[in-house]
Amino acid sequence: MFIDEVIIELNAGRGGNGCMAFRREKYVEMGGPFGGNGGHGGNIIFEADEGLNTLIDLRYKKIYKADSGAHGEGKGCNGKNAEDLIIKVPLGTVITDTDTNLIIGDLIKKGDRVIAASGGRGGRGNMAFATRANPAPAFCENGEPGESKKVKVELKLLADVGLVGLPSVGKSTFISRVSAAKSKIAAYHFTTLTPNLGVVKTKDGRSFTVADLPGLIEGASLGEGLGDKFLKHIERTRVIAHIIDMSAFEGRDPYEDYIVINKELENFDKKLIDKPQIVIANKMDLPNFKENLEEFKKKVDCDVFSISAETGEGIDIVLTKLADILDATPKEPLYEEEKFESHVLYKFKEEQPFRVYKDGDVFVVTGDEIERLLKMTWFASDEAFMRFSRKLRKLGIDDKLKEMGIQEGDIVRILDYEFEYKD
Ligand SMILES: Nc1nc2c(ncn2[C@@H]2O[C@H](COP(=O)(O)OP(=O)(O)OP(=O)(O)O)[C@@H](O)[C@H]2O)c(=O)[nH]1
Ligand SMILES: [Mg+2]
Repeated sequence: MFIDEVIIELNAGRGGNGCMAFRREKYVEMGGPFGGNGGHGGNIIFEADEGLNTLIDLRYKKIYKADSGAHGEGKGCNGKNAEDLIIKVPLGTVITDTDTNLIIGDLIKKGDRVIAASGGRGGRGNMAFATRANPAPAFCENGEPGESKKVKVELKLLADVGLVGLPSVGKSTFISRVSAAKSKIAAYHFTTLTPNLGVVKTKDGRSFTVADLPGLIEGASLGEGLGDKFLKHIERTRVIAHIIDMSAFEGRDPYEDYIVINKELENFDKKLIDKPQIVIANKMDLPNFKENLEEFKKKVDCDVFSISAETGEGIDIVLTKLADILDATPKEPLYEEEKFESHVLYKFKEEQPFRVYKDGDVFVVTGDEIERLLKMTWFASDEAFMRFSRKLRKLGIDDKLKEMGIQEGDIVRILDYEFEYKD
């Protein structure tokens, strides 16, 4: 089965907690802090793998979780970093954050990798907090939670040439003749239900890839027939080979067919109609071909290549022409840089640092930074609590609370943690 789009949830690993410990040695009266740091949580990474050609492996598993880092230990031992979770996908896979609609990665070459969800930092052990002013800190940090997000994983086949046309015009017969691809051929409509890739070699030794696509009909962009869901696979192709049944075997008008298909391409995406297109008149071995071709040529102002996919006549000329156009058409990235997450300035992505509002008598504080800080604070220690309070002041949350009229003893809530306010 061919699956080219899935939505999955990623939960990267949490960082390990830091450790609170003190040195205990014989003959040493007061040992110093000796707690190690937690290990890094596992990242979730997508990797392009040549051996795959569908996203079917991602179909049934909806949630991916990477391991947490190990906790730090006494004697200054740092916890181990967790292993990254690697998800293998076919070449041509695009990964998009469903919240922001920004692209995390477009994996094109074998071995391309992208970190889609980062594991959390390990919490620091008390050893890491020792300063001259506080040589024996009695607190440590919890590990940072890993990133969580939903992503759309989409395959957009990598092919140089995309074959388009109405059903039964001979697209699959063509690809089967020019490559080793085994596309099903039959006299009924919609024989081909999923895209197929083939590698073509021209007589003069050039090579390119061709994608055979399911047939399009009028209204495909509105969901008629198999709809236009396969057209995304020609977004990456550099040249469109438009095949027309010039024998009008089924009683259609070839010129009308030509207009219908181009309209569907344009409806799907204007960029498709701007791609170089070659028009291939197929079934020249059948009667009526000649008259129809004459008529057709009068109405269009492009080159038309006559072939018979069945007998092979005219095919070498078409392949040479395709190779020439490909040589003259630069490979362009599918997406502009601005669509990628990494090109968006961080501050635009980050939400407001914090927000304070009242829920009845309770003062509620929200915000990325403060929430992360809370999750990393080890509240069993007074020192850690003090440190957290200092951060509240530093971030300006304290001032905001005062401005809103907080009184000593009022309740402040952050996530599911509540504490009494003290000035
Ligand atoms: N006589 C003749 N018949 C052809 C030629 N090319 C294809 N056919 C026949 O046309 C019919 C449809 O061919 P396919 O290659 O399956 O057509 P398709 O465009 O892939 O069709 P869908 O997958 O349904 O969109 C089959 O019966 C083929 O044998 C040709 O050049 N000459
Ligand atoms: Mg077909």
